[in-house]
Amino acid sequence: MNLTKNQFKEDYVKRLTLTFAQTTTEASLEHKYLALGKLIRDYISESWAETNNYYTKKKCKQIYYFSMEFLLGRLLNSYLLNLNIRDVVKDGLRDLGIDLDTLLELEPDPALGNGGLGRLAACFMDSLASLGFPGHGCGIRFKHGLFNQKIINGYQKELLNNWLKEDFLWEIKKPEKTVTVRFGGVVNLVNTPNGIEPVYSGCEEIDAVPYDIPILGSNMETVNTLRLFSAELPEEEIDLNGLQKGDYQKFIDKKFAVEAISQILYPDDSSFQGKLLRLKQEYFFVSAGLQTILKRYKKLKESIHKFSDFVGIHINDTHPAIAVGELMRLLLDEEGLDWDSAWDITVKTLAYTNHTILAEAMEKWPYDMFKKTVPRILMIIEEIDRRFCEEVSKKYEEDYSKIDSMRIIYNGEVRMANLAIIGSHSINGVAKIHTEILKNRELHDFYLLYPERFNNKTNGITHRRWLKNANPELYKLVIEKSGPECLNDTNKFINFLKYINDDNVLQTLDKIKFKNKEKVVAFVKNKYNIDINPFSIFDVQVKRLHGYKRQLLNVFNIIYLYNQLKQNPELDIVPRTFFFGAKAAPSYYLAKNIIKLINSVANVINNDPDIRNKIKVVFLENYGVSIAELIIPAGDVSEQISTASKEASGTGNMKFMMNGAVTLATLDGANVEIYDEVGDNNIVIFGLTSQEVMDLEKNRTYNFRDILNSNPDLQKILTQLSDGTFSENKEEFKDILNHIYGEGDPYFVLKDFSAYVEAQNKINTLYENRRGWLQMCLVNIAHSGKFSSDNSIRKYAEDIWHIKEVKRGE
Ligand code: 26M
Repeated sequence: MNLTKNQFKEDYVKRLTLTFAQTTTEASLEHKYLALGKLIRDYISESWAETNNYYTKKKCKQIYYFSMEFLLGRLLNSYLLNLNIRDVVKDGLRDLGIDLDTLLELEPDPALGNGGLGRLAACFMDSLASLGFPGHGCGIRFKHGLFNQKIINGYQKELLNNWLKEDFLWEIKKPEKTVTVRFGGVVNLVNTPNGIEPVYSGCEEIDAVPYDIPILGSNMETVNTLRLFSAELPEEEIDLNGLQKGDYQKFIDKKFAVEAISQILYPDDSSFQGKLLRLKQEYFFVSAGLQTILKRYKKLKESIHKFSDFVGIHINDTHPAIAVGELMRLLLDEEGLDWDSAWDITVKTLAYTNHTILAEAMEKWPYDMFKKTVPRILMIIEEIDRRFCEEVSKKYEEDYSKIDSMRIIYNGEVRMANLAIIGSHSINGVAKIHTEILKNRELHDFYLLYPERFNNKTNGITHRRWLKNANPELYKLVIEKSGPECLNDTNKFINFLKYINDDNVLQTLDKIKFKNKEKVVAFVKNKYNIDINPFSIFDVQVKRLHGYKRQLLNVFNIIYLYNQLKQNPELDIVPRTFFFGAKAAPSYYLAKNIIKLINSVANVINNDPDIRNKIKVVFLENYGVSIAELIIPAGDVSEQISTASKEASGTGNMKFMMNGAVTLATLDGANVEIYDEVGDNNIVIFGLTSQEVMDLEKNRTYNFRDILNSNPDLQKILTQLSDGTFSENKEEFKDILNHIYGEGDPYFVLKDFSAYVEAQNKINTLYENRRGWLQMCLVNIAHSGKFSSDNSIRKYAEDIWHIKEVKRGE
């Protein structure tokens, strides 16, 4: 937008005075922040209304991205950047004696997601709007997001996240758009003059109240909508008059039970637990979202048979897969369509992304729970299942194993991935290797049945948040050197390669990284009173804590280094700081035990005078989007060391690459594609390949003892986990020891250990050649444009959604 500094100052002072009846000198920091937020909100509002009217007027096909999670991060700075008024605002505020960066820190970081899946949804929202695609989000307005993590004596403690404590500036409640979601009860199919109709009795009706958040594109015209639903008791039931004594308690219980649905995000992203409340959450937002979409569709006055020409619905993992049943219900029961027409529309409308092959993460609902909670949906799914089995048996005759592997209801469970696949016209994995594994192994039978439905869409990240916002100086350099064509097409970052031998540019890269590292040094000193050396290699592993992500492998190498330095304190090594940031699911004992180990090792190493500050270990508490924005621009080494075949894609790998870090990785997920881009000389690869891992798993031939017996370094490390080296309590690390000795090292930590140590040595050698290292950083940055979510979204738009960019005014 066009805004002069003086206009901004005038608007701002007026906003502050009108809202808080104070002048800029009297106002508190909080009020200064709120006034700025409210003003920016005003700036956005007009385009928001215009975008919606335009979509409706032009009857554009619109996409709805259904996701249980949207991990947005703070929004104010993104809005300023996308409005292209950040500099004006910063200067204007400075004139008024106010520091913009201080105000930005006051914004709560809404943590409505666990990790990669939720953050991907947020990057996709940003790219959709920035490219001008009509695409919106639909999810749950959790009152409490992912827990806040505190580390106390080395242990993770979970604190309730309360991001709504202060009003959230960016949401607008739309009570008039409330829809009703029905649960439970009994459904009977009754013959009526209009055909067979379901008659419900004894169900529970819940209000889904929408809250809208504007998703502002960087194209300065598109403002899409993220609609999050909150569960409330319907108004009629809140009439307290006339309640008898006992009724009052019942009322309170009921209100509590209803509101529970949108109370809290489940803090687990790797294991399915089959909790009733989770099923309710899933049906709640899916039903609310679909009803809303149908209502909007009616306003277009188009035939219901053309629904999929105007609407696309994307299901982000299986969490919203119940949409298959709910859309069928709406088309059959509410719209009165016949089965075949409804099914045709449903499949054409829905598309599904798979984010994991971990068996323990697959959603399978107990049949009885499903039936009690959403009886009509179960009826419909049973009919889908029956017809599917019929279709398959025609094709494969009596091959029951095929039918068993693919049908939806099996063994007393409702398998949500199978439902999603059968009910969608497109099924995609999130990196090339992941999609290949789906096609050739995990979903092979489905692939044979529906080969045309399967496709790959490699994940991406928005460079607007992860470069422009998080590392503005580097962004400026890339744009200045690679040309303005980069602004709209990150693939042009590749022009940056021209400077591979330009010492000025290499020096500037070095300086920018150093400044970013100094910020982290100050943060760590201030928060943990740990001194770290900004000249040391910043080696960073930040992601959820999980066995397969192998933070344990990283720690084992640190212990190994420590042992070496203890034996030989004169040893000349490149100083290193190892950073970890990771939340563990509260019930995941192994993961919590690894957090304790990292902190215990940190405590010993950081305080051992023999080590002479050559290595330091820092655990960054409460890792989330805001901490990521601080640490990723400062990273030298990006740790992407999952057991090959287990990490569907990873997206942190892309963020580090874009910020000029060198990746240390297994050939897993999108690491493979990063490797293909930058080539062997600009990445350090080690360890088992995914084929090797899958073979070992299949043959069951891996025996960790074979490795252990021949590796005294590893023997020593494992001994140290129970001999008091890192904890007085010799039982302290029993979950980790059991993971190795009891479960047999399922993620091949020991197997990959020596290859990892060697790879780490290679990093040292590479880092010591300063110029060579900076050249590697430059190559990584230049190739990172390929991994912009703009590219991913363009492909979704073309191959799956069949939508075009919308230019208003055309
Ligand atoms: C399921 C049931 C009950 C409670 C929670 C869940 C659940 C929540 C989140 C399961 C999985 C969840 O997220 C999985 C996830 O984040 N997967 C990651 O997705 C990224 C984006 O595609 C990939 O980059 C990562 O490799 C993949 O692990």
